[in-house]
Amino acid sequence: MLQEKEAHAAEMERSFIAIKPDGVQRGLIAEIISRFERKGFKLVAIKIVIPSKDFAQKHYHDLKERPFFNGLCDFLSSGPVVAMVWEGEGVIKYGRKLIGATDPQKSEPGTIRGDLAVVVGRNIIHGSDGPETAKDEINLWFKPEELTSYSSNTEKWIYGVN
Ligand code: IDP
Ligand code: MG
Repeated sequence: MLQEKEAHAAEMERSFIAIKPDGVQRGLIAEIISRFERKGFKLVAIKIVIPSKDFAQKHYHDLKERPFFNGLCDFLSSGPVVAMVWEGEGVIKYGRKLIGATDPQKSEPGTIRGDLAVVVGRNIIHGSDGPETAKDEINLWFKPEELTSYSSNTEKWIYGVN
């Protein structure tokens, strides 16, 4: 049993997920949170912020050579963003599946972008694309003391580990 518990703990990861200004303005906060929550992932940090343009440029630094970079950073800093950290086994990769492809025209129905967005420039949600970016993005958006750590009674039903 202890081994199972240790294996479960080792698999735990965290992803940075953000509802962009379009998702907030369109009233999709609860809908988006609900999809992650119902899946069985655990919300360990959340806040609402209006990022500065400089901060948006830091968040999207990997894309600074792309033609849409400036417009993207203007957009991210144009209004409130819901910044979150979700925890769970496989949350980084599976979170991206819940979100769907970058271009909502290519996102499958059933995904957040597939169901709720139409164009790539207004695709309502961000999710970390790998373990390294997840770490960097969590550190960029949150102070260590803003991250909680707790166990939930549902975990034994979600993971089958007591
Ligand atoms: P991701 O959000 O699915 O990880 P990235 O390639 O990291 O996609 O791009 C970051 C964001 O930049 C996208 O979510 C989208 O809002 C925007 N973006 C990506 N490609 C384009 C494009 O071709 N035109 C306009 N905006 C784009
Ligand atoms: Mg990305």
